[in-house]
Amino acid sequence: MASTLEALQRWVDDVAALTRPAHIHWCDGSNVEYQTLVQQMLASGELVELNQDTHPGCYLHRSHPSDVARVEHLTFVCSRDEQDAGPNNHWMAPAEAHSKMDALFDGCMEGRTMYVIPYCMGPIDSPLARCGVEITDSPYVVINMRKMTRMGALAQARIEREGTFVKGLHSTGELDPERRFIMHFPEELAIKSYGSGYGGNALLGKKCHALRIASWQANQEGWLAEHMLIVGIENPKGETHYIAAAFPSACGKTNLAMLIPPEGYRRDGWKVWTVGDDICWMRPGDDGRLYAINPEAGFFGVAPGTSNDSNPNALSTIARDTIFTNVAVTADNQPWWEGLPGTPVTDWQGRPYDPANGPAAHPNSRFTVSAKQCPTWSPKAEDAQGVPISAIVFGGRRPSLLPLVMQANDWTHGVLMGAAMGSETTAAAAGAVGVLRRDSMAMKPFCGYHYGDYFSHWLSFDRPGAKLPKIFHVNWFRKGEDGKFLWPGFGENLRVLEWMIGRIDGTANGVHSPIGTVPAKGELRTEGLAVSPNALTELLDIDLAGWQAELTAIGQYLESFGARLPQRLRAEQQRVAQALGDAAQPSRRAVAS
Ligand code: SAT
Ligand code: MN
Repeated sequence: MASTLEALQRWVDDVAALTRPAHIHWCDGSNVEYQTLVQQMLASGELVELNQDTHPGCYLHRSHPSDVARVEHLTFVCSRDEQDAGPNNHWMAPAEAHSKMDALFDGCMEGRTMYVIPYCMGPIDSPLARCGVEITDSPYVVINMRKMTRMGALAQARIEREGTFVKGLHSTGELDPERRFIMHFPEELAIKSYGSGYGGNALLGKKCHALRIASWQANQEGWLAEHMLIVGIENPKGETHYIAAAFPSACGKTNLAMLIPPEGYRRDGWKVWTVGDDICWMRPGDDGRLYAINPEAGFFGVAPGTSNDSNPNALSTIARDTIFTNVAVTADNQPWWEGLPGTPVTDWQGRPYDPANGPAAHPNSRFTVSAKQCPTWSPKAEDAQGVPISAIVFGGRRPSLLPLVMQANDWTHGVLMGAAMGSETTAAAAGAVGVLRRDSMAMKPFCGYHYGDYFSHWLSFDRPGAKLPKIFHVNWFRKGEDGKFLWPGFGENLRVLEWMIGRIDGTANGVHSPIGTVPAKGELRTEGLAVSPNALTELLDIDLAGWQAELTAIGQYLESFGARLPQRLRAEQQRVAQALGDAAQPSRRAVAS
């Protein structure tokens, strides 16, 4: 017997009886175990050694070319009641989904090793942390889970103490896109994933557990599981504000979480602390504030575009002990992607590089690395109680209309801003890139239940005694008429965060508008910033007619959630639409009053 917890042992026995592996390995999370797996994978070709002089402990994995991103159309929430999954999820009846999946899992591990991975999402001693066990036949999953979670003996001990855990069953299967499904059973705290070895489809602690299952639990238990980075901004007085920010996949969460202050700010003593780059679990503390932990222990970051200019912290984080997936390689065997100096000789599929075949690194190529290697890793990231959140930021890729920054009037307005979020699609999910879609709170692919109920849950945090974070919306991706970005982004984003902190501390006045408060002229610090005054004006400009059309579109989007849409949110959308109408036609307001 490998576990003293009967429920765990029985489940592992049942899975083994179904999948019929040749061996069962209970992962202890040790370095010896990690190194042994790496050696086995080097021998089998699943890993390729990179230049050990420039990149010690770094390896490359090439996934199957048809298995390079999350597959939202094959991802299901199998709640007992179809209504609970909502129009934002694909749904299948649990019994049907189980029998479909069990038929795929039947005998699928024959001749192979089945790995049992106990893991903890969050600091191992944190009351906010939750545990799970992933069973997989993929050693790639094991070595990634070791970097991304607190995995092994300590997690197993906590599971055996607590008696509850999320059950995740995964097999790489035949990698046949026709036989690929990612199923969630929220009422059973269970996940079954078959036919993909890629990131969010296979590392079940990440999106499947820490967002889809956790968001369901959070709704029932009064907390929030969000697709947000967490960053600490320390001002020259030594005060640190923690900010949680939601952006869709591949929109710069890792870069914002590791931001390097512009030169002048650095001189003045500003510092940035990384707490998390993808997922945030928050719950109200005794003082009414929201406290957040990062449930992850590592980064699964997008490689292309990561460079010394854009994110030197990430670059130094991944200089050693990193697993690269689907990047290109240089002549001297260093990992390479678009945005780095040097030249690729081998592309992400292992072919000689030929520009006719497209980019050398896959646009969704990734690095997996322990967060402890990040130079700005916050000591508070390991704090069992989490960090208090001062601001929540929503944002997406919007080439037009959305200003650089705006602040919500209050919590309800902020929830509307989050619900209305839209973004151009990216390579992080299979499908067309660059199409505008609504992605409320950046949770469209990850909210494990009905979006209408989710909006109600968000609104419910506004209650007596609550000291809620201020809510903002940002857009780093606005383009000018020439099609170029108006805002330089990256480190310069600190200027926007400084304005937010000024609003929180009461030192920035801002200008009120129907869509929220924007910086007053001169309030954004611009010394050393290479942005023309015209571009700045355009970035903060509010196009009333454009916004009226946007509010109509937001109203239609909200209606799509039917009877479960909270009335308070609909009323808030109508209030903003009315305010825009009044501002566009001041005479009408005069007549009415
Ligand atoms: O594939 S993951 O979901 O882990 C990465 C992402 O799309 O955010
Ligand atoms: Mn993500």
